[in-house]
Amino acid sequence: MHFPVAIIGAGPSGSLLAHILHLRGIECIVLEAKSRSYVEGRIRAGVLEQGTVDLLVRAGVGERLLAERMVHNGIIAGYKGEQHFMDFEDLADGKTISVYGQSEITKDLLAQLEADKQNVLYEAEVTGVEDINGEKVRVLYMHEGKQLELTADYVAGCDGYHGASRKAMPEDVLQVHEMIYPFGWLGIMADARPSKEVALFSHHKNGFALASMRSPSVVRLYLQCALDEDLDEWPDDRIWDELDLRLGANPTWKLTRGPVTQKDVTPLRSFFAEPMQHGRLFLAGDAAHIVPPTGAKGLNSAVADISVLSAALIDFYKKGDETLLKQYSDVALRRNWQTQRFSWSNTTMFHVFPGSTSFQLRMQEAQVHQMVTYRSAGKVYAENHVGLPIEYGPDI
Ligand code: RFL
Ligand code: PHB
Repeated sequence: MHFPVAIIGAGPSGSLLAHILHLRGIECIVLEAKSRSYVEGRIRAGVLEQGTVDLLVRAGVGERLLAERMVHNGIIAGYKGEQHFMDFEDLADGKTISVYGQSEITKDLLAQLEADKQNVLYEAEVTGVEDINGEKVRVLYMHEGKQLELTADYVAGCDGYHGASRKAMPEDVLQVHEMIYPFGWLGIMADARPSKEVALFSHHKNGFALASMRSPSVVRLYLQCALDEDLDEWPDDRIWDELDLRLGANPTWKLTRGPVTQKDVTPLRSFFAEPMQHGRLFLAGDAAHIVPPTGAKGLNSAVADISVLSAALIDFYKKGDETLLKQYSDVALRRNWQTQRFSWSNTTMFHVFPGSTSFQLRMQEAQVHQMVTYRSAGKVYAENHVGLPIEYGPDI
């Protein structure tokens, strides 16, 4: 079996790429290690940049998103027990962010791939990608207990951090940059009304806290915690009390509580593998870069990569022009390093590092103060939060 493009992974990046290629009549196959229901059920991101929404709408998979999303015109930054609204519409030229679960985007995309009868093989785990510098790339995979193989002109590695594609990059080509933070996030999902109209990010001496949401009746809340935090030590009431404390509850405002439906601990890391292309293999999304969730950038960066990669593949297959394919890595790296910078700076501004001194805490407070007080600082933050421009996108 030979395909123009083989896509590894049916997460948001892989399924969006497959759909955009289909819109321009370019055949591809998607190999996904897990079942469809597993991929659709993965609860992760919830905040979409304007550019992400725009691309999904342009690709014709934004109908439910536009109907069900919650548009946020800013965020609230909390510090020293105070809460300050940052107006993104004003600071970032009318741009906003949207709340719509990653699981919903995945459902919309996978349903579209099915309706279009696209080649998607679930429970097909890629075990190797070979000959990336040859005429045809060989993709080895396991399906229904059998070791199988297909070939492709190009392979898009959209298989996340733990996938097989990055491992196929030659060791002497790939450079890896990493920072592991000495803390994690204890996250809960609860059936409760959001207590603020937009997300509240709070600095507190006990650690960072974030109040976000998924819908008018579902909230997503996070507490900075230890990497080895024992969830058994965190009964629901203790979590709510600590959230109230860190988020700045006062006699007139506190969180609306409700049944907790999920509890998890996520480690925080920054990771970057460059270049994002070698030979006929292109990496996109979490396969190439991981950001700490403080900037809500992971899914959005994956979509931005696909914007640039799909444009390049379309140019090649429709015009025979390889220029954009050759510059994919450089273009994607430029934006992704800025996104890494924002996610890192947001993380270091809001989280308390083990052994932090009172001086360091005061410096963090001064940083948040500067961001909410000085228009120039607020603008830089807001422009990054709503999403930096994507250099180009597919002609669809
Ligand atoms: P994914 O979603 O990991 O999908 C990769 C797919 O590849 C499959 N796979 C393989 N398939 C075949 N063969 C193999 N060998 C394979 N190995 C893996 C996997 O089964 C999977 O289906 O990567 P993708 O598409 O690049 O998408 C990236 C996003 O999922 C990720 O960046 C975000 O979820 C990060 N993230 C957030 N991003 C945002 O933009 N906004 C947010 O608000 C946000 N919040 C978050 C987040 C991530 C979180 N966690 C759990 C890490 C909040 C959290 C808590
Ligand atoms: C979320 O709603 O899950 C969320 C919101 C903002 C972030 C990270 C996660 O920065």
